[in-house]
Amino acid sequence: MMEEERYDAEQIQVLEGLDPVRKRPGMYIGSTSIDGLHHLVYEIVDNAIDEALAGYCTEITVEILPENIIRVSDNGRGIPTGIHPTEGISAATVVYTVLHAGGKFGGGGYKVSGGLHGVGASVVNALSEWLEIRVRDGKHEHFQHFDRGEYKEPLKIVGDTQETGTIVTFKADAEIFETTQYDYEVLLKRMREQAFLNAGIRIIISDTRDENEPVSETLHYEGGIRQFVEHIHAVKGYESVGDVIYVSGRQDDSVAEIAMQYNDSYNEVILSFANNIHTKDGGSHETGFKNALTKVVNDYGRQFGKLKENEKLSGDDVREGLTAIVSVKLTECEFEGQTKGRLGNPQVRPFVEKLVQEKLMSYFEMNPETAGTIIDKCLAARKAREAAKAARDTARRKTAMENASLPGKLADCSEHGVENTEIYIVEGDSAGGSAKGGRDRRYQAILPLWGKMLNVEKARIDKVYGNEKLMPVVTALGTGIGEDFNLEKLRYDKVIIMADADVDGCHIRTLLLTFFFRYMRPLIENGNVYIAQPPLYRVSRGEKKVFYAFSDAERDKYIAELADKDGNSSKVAVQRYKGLGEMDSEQLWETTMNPETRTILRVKMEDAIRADEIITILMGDKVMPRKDYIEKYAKTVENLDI
Ligand code: 28F
Repeated sequence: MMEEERYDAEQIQVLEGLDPVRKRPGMYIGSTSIDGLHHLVYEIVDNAIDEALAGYCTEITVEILPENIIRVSDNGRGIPTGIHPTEGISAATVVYTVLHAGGKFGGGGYKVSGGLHGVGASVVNALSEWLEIRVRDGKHEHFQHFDRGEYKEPLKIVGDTQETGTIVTFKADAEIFETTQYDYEVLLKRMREQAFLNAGIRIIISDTRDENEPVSETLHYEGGIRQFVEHIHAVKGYESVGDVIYVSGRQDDSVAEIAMQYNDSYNEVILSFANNIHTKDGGSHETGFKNALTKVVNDYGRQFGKLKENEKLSGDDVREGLTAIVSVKLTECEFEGQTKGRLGNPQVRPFVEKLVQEKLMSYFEMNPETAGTIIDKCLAARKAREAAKAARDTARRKTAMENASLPGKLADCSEHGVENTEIYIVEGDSAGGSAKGGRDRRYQAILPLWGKMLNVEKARIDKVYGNEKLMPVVTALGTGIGEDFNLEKLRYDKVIIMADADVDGCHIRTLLLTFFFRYMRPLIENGNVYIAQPPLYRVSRGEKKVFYAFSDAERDKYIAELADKDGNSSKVAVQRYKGLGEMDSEQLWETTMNPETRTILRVKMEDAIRADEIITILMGDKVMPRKDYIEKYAKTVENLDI
């Protein structure tokens, strides 16, 4: 009796402990969207990674099981099962039932990795319909079951074992999350990133939800972030220039490591991480790296007569065509900014700066060939930048003189400066013709695209000014590009890309998105860019009964609807639209352009980032040798097909 009462008291305390999490889940995991759902997995995996970083775990398994149940296992020491001195319950139970349990152990030092909020296991438990832990300590297997964070029975021994480790199985609570359907590709990407950032750890991820098509991948990189750089180049189809350069160092309790390599593109890719968390807005570690890189390249160039006294390479010059990973691990990270995407910790900048300065300089001195290649590349970048500036100045002057005469092919709308004006950017003259015929000319403008598209991937901004396909877009939108971009000058409320629903259409869409992403980014951030959704089929019976279908399933639904009662569908006509050009003006208006009946998709930053990522895959030419990679990643191309 006494014993029961004691447990009851604790139950109440535990309940109070997790209540706020279920009340305001967003506070703890960011959101209850699919991102929040994935966050649950990251939290548990982070704990296993901590155990690996502590030196006790070599392998982590992440399984997506049928019904979207997640199981994460590690071969570490197992969460301690002893009775916690002040809580009076097992340490493992405390970890899973007390908010911010880490603090209870008085050791801020233990946790190195961590999710967005670093809140841990108890939050996952609170937001799971049910969760089970199995701890193996080399002697026994301990087990405990929770329902929405609550338990009826304490951690119990359920068997003997020689093994050690922790296994956590959970099912996200459908009452909390908008969706409980995990995206394998997203989890895979994150696990791969973690495997790169923590060299040597083996992460095995599997998805057995579809019993006919189980998938699994083993992620294990002894080369760590060096292989991360190589992976990025392989995925993007870049040719490497020079070797991967790797530097690392430690100061007090902080460690930093950097891997970098140049490539034949003009793109700068710097991914920085603090305690395995991606810092998308950079911060002190990234600044330290950039400062040091600029200084070393300039110093080396001057020292070896590659740069004249008055010549100086800018940060942009030395980072053109560079891929770099900057990873620091600190006892405590301060994340700043609105989305907490920037590392604060001021002392990290001089630490990384000094480290990179010293080690990169000695690398250059010991590898003069690579150093020479890099300097030459940076000099070429500088020259191109000067050419770009000249082109921009000319364009500016021209704009001022001609008062930006609009492109000849543009069929502009009559109303201006009003909300709800739209410009349709249409590939192909015939589709452009239909669109012009079908539009509401008061507020809809049509710009047909023609001519040769610029390979945005391999071109610098000066080439945009001379490109016959992109310049009309730039002039029609009125905003300018790059440094000159001004959102206030945008001439339309909506910029709608209208392309065929086939591979070529996907290609042009991706190219335009990449172009907007790189040279008119605020346009996407501000939500002005849309994708038109033309139908794939016209299903009709006679003249009167006409349906437009946007998917095969919808087509079949309409066929069934229009068929005779006995199911005979021979009188139903199905026309497949191979392109926009096959629709007449009226059909195009009705299905794709009429705001009352159409569907248009607003492009989100993620879509544009993804377009940017896959652009080289679509560009073809030199990617052929990387067929394996492409086949694997080409899937994302379909995903973009929104
Ligand atoms: C499937 C998820 O969560 N693995 C974990 C350990 C090991 C220890 C530990 C975890 C709270 C704050 C100490 C064991 N022996 N996988 C996991 N493995 N937590 S979580 O301790 C947590 C305590 O500090 C562990 C000795 N020390 C630590």
